[in-house]
Amino acid sequence: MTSNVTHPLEPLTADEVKLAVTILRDSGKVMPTTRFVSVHLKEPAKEVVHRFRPGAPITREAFALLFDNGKNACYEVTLSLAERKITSWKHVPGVQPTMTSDEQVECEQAVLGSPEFKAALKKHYGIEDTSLVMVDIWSAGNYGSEEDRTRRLARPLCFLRSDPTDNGYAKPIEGLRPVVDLNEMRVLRVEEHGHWPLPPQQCNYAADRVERFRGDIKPLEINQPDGPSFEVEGKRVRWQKWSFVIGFTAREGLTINNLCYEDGGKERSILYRASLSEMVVPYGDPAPQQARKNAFDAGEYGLGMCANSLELGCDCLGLIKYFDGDLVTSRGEPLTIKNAICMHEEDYGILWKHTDRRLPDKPEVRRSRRLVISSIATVENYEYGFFWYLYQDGNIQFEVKLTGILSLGAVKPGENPKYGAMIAPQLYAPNHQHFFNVRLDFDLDGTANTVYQVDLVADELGPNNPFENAFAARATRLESEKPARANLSLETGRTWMIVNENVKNAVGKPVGYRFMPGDNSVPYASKNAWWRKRAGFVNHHVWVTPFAAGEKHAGGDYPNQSRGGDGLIRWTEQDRPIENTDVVLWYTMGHTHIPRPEDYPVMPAAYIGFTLKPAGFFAANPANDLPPAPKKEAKSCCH
Ligand SMILES: [Cu+2]
Repeated sequence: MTSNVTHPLEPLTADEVKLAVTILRDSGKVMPTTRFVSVHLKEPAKEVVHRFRPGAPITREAFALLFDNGKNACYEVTLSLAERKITSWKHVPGVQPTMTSDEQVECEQAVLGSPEFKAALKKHYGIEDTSLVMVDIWSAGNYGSEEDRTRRLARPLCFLRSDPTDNGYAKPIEGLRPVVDLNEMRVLRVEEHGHWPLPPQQCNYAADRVERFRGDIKPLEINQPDGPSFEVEGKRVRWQKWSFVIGFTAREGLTINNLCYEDGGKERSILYRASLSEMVVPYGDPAPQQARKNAFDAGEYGLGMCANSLELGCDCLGLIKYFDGDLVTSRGEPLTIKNAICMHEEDYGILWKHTDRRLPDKPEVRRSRRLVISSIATVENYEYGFFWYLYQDGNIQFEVKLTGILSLGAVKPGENPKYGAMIAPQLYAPNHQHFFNVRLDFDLDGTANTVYQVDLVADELGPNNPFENAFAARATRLESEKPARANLSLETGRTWMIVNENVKNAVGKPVGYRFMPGDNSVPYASKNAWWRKRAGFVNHHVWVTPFAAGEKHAGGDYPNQSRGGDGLIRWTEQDRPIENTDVVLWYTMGHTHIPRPEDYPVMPAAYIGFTLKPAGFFAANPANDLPPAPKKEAKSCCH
């Protein structure tokens, strides 16, 4: 089979996924009990991608993650699609890969069909009809027990709808926690933590259930009469001076590859690969029915697997280009998430402006346009929107939009929860945090890059600082992994510079990009909390490692039920050199969520992210060549 992709980093097409499954099945090594956790592109070596020129033949390889429920065994398999053969088959003992979407559905059915669960429901709530009960899978974690080590587990949360389209999260079945063996797909036991009456009120957000809409919104239309300013070939995109390749995996969801900016006729590389590497959402309530809630949304649930099809649920304005996500069901059937990725242009206000006082009739102003590439994952109750923004001045921004439904719990009448906030009568939302780790594989004008930590420091008082006003940036060259681990510092306005010391800019300095963090948090759980052992990447905000193809996930390859200690905390113990080499910067950002009644029944989006700004990468403002917007007769509404 010859691939019809146009770039070696394009994700596997639906046909390629199918071929990989066929090769695996034909090998005779796939059992009826085997699940296909994921099948995705085995990325070629960087040198191969660097050497690639458009039109040259592309050799495609695939990576498959398999899990045999019968043997509780995980396999990593690589395949040559051109030669139609398996090139390596490795058993990885003692690990649990990501739970598949199929397991979410099957787990719900297993709980609803369980006599023990039915009996507990009847005993506590007098419910006999389970048709309105919702069962969200929730990962089981690892708390050191034999069972956590030896079984594939889930520890679902259950809720009750009042009718088939009701928001069931309003009525948590607080005291009952089924524990499910996902290999046997059966309820091992139902843990009973006590009895909490169901909160009394319904609360809905669906359009057909909201009683009255506000009536004062006039239409706002975005018109692009000549079409969008981007060009697309396969998954390759060119937008003004930017170019990149869109990637998509079951675990990470959207990735941005080979991101370049054309400068003076030259294609200059900035990022080789940018991805959301892992997430964790720890809850801060020690109550036994709440304490084990912590979701690694990438490694345990799969952000690509949980990606929305934006065919129906997209609210972007203007001309939109969609990209499908080609995945596989756990039984090896092709699974195409139609319109998993959305791309469009947005007007973003003023990019720059100046009016020369002496030339008052010649104000110069340019509007900012940004390219938005986004994907949204629904992980049971919560939504995460992942948005990459490219700007005309060379800025790159990443933003996560957190929305969806809070994870809620029931309280008894009159109870006032210490570790959360009351949201509605007898309904509360526990305090929690959302940590995101983003992996940024820089290739600034080549692979040999160096990272500096930059702190702003006031000069000491004395004869050299007679006006007591002096301050300067102090740049610390990061030589190896251990000293590169760092947290943000408000006192020193800490940023990071990624530079290529081998390429000098117009003023003789190394070309560079500045990493500008945004909002952030530190974890409040102890370092000994089980979830934190598994999420070592929350120990620091910034980490720098030398590029290693196998290091993609900040919490390690298998965070699900792991005993911890893997990923960034383990790799960086090697203290490998990171100077003038291929470097990866990892950024952990935390959003601390003290819930509000206004987050209910559905939560207005909260935002967290960071920006990369060229800092000496270009000789001057690269957006100086923007043409003024065509003059239009000003429309004024307020006479
Ligand atoms: Cu939250």
